[in-house]
Amino acid sequence: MIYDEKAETMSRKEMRELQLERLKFIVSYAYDHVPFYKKKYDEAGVKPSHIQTLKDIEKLPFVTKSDLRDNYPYGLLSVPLSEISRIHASSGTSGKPTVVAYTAEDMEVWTECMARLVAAAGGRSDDIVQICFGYGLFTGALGLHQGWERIGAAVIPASTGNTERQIMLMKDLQSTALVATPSYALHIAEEMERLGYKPEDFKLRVGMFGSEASSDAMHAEIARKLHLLPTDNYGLSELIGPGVSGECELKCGMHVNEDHFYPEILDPTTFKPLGEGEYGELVLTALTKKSMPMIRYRTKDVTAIDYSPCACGRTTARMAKLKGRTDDMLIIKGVNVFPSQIEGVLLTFPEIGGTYEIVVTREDYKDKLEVRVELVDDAIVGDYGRLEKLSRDIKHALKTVLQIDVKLSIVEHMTLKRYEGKAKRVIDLRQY
Ligand code: DLL
Repeated sequence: MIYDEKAETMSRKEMRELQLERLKFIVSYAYDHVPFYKKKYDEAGVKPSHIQTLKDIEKLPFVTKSDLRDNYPYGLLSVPLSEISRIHASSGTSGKPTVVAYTAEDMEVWTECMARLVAAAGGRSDDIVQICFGYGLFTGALGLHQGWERIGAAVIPASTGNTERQIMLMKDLQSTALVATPSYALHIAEEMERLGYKPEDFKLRVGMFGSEASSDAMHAEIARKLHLLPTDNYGLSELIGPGVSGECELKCGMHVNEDHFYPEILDPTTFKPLGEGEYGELVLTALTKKSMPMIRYRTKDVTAIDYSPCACGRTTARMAKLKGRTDDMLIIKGVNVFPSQIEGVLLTFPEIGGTYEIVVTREDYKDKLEVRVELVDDAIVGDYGRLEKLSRDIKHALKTVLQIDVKLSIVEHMTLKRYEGKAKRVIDLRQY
């Protein structure tokens, strides 16, 4: 079902006209209402009147996460605090969080964007959705919650944690949809197996996953274990939270809510625009967000965009699954490695599960990459011949994709750490 026919199926020409009109508005609005933008644009010698075409966006300087930190907590607001209806924050790894705020109008846009993605993922008003994202300052839980509620589904705000209880609720309350990070979904599936359940014991049919990178292979694994159709969903707090883009049931890229978010793909070193289908850094502009305008925000996420219409009927641009973040990209012996490439290789081996760790060390000035993987069960634990062959085959497959030698450690099932939120896959022990 297409939730908003007008917004999701307009012609490219109509979309570009709408985007230009909104871009002109938001740039002048930000310039007039947020001293940060006025100063930034004055210093760059650019005025709102210089925006006459969509390409003119390239004249505007970028906004980065450090701009949000430097203006903590309310320095980027365009409205008085009395007009704010919601405040969220993203958990920084250190120091102060990044605070984001929404007016009532922004909340409405957010909810509508989410409702579109819920419908695209196959969500319906008769669904019972268990939301296993952490409720709190994180935008994931409430964002999805609002979208599912808007389409009329019954929402279970289960939050994260106590996986056995989650499974009991899922069974007893007959949840038909699951919202979680892909790593937590996989963990739920493993716990179900451990407790002796079969996928048929549950009524799950739709899965909306996101907030961290996951390969197609990981989705296939989750689909197989939970008997649901998994979709990938992307967003970030600075722009709105979840709701920027998400896959439809055909799973061929994440449809961007382009009437609200204008995407650019740039070369991360030269900042020159890249062509359709080329991978680069995603830079996003919130075309309608009033409380805290976000114009040309450098996401550091690496993806590519396809503008061709989708067979589902939507004409909105589709973002490829994220390769990772520019700051997650490991440079090992001069070779660029994204954790998602490693995940893609590992999951082609049925003996190996979706939980893994990547450890990078430096010895004698040389980078070393270790990949720790887990067996899916105990079937081959004592069979050294098979373990050795498996190890050789995985190393060979990793070398073919990454072009570097990898140390591989195969550990027993349920040895590596599990996560309820975003998983931490990379442990970088190099001293810089
Ligand atoms: O993770 C918003 C969200 C919640 C999206 C729930 C989807 C579902 P932040 O905590 O601000 O917001 O983290 C944003 O997470 O810049 C990406 O690096 C990463 N990320 C989000 N979605 C995906 C995805 C939420 N589908 C940061 N694939 C982003 C890969 C993702 N990475």
